[in-house]
Amino acid sequence: MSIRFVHTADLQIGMTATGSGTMASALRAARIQSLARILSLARERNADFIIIAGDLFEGNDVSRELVRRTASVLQSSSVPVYIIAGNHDHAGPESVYRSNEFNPGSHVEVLLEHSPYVLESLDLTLYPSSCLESRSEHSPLSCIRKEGATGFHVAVAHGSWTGGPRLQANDYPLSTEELEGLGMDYVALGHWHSTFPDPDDEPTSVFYYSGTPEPTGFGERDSGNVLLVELDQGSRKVEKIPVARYKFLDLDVKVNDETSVGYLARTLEALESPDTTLVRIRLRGVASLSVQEAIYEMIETEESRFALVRIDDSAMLVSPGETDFAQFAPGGIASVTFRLLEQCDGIDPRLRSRALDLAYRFFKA
Ligand SMILES: [Mn+2]
Repeated sequence: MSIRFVHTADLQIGMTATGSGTMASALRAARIQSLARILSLARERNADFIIIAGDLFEGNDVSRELVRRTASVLQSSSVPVYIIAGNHDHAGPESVYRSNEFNPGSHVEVLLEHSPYVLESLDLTLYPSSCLESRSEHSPLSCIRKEGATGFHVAVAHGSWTGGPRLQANDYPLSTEELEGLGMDYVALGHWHSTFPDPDDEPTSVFYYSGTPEPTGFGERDSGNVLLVELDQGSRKVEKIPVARYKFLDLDVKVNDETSVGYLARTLEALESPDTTLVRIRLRGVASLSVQEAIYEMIETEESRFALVRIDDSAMLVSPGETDFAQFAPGGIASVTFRLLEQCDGIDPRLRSRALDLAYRFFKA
């Protein structure tokens, strides 16, 4: 006998996405739409059930209307769903899961108690560890004890793996030793927004973060996936399936001369699905004033094809080149101003760069 399930987490329905400007409302809608998409995927792939490993909601205070809508999406599922509370939607007295508006139907179980949940028809025991508050220094795995030697055993927890980059001590830490010591067939984790480890690179891991199915912002290494897990007697197969609607992409561009403009233009041109791609262009290096201007003009013409374009030029400095000077009369006020700013010692290079940029715009206008 084998079992198959979809593992997801961190949908964070109700996230405001206010940092994404004009895209905010589309990004908000995409989060609840991703839930509907996951339910369909589970049906198509003949999953026995779905696990949501915490943070289905952005918080316990999300609007009651949104709670009702989310519950009605879950109601439509033809596949059973098992949910634990994460740190955002924790299981405290004010938990969104205890509200009157959350009525997803009897095929959806929110496992707020720290006690094993047996699914006899699948010969499976789930070990849920819902977060009881938003922060804790205790491991979410400490409440889990395997019961019985036969059948399938799957733990579901929400926290931060301690083998990763430095983290806060009160972020529900969980270690490899604990994870491996549980004796589970699989540990479904939530909290990290990127899939980890990648099942293609590490097919034998006993624990995985599914990551969020819909990216929440720039800088996420591998978000936008769900995991399809298949357990057979003694074997485990984990497949990563991309499900995101939107993509957040970082483009790092070193600027030096006119060729940088062409390079960036070609890079933007080559991107697939620009209407659902949010791009952050990070410029670095030293550019002449005219190259900087050409870059901004080029981005401006490309911008409308994309869902969003954001420019981060905090690591780029401008310094006038010969072509910049050639635009102005030699010895005229513009040239003199540039040269004075250039020769000014003991000034922060960023400040000088900003002053040159302002002076250039002023004299060009
Ligand atoms: Mn979380």
